[in-house]
Amino acid sequence: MRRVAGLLLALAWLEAATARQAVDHSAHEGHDGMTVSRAGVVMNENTDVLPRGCDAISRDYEFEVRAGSRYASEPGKIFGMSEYEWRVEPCSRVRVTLINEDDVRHQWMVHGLPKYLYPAGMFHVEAMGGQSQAGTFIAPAEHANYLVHCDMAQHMEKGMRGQLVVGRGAGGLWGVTGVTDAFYRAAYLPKLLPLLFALCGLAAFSAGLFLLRFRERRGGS
Ligand SMILES: [Cu+2]
Repeated sequence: MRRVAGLLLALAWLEAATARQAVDHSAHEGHDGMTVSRAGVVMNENTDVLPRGCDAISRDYEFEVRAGSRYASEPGKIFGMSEYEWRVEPCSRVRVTLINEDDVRHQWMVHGLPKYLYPAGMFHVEAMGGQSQAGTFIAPAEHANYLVHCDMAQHMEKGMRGQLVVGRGAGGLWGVTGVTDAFYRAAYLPKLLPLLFALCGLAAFSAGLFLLRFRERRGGS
């Protein structure tokens, strides 16, 4: 009898512990910069710490981004977002609400942010299927382009690739859906390559013409 009572007590304790863990997990603000809720996940949220070079929050932005297969806009794409480019001022505070209209998870993830403030240089909002999730970060002081994508397997390749342009931006990104060329342009190739080809062609033609006239003149004398 005593053994059964002990077993029951142990089971009750185990159940209580599991329930406590489940409650903790339903809205968990972690020291590792991750907030988990039933609707989704926010990583490296930052509402008040200024990046280096910022004296104050310059401006507040609120973006609503819808994600889902109905936004796939180009041939060969499966997923999409309602926008692919977001322009903000340096040192501005940006709140992104990701509204997921699909059944699968989607993310709005920025890369290349300063690592002293955002671990791995990353900020992300993830919304479970049919849910919406909001998160906030503060843009750096530098003028730059940052890759924004969904990190679920193949979602970026299949359309979920955008860019955050801070200030004037710098270093254009390729393959931003509906914004930039869909192929990689090697950085070592000069930007004015077509012009260079045209000039070389013109120079070759002129040299040929000159040689022809030179030969004609020699033949005539
Ligand atoms: Cu996705």
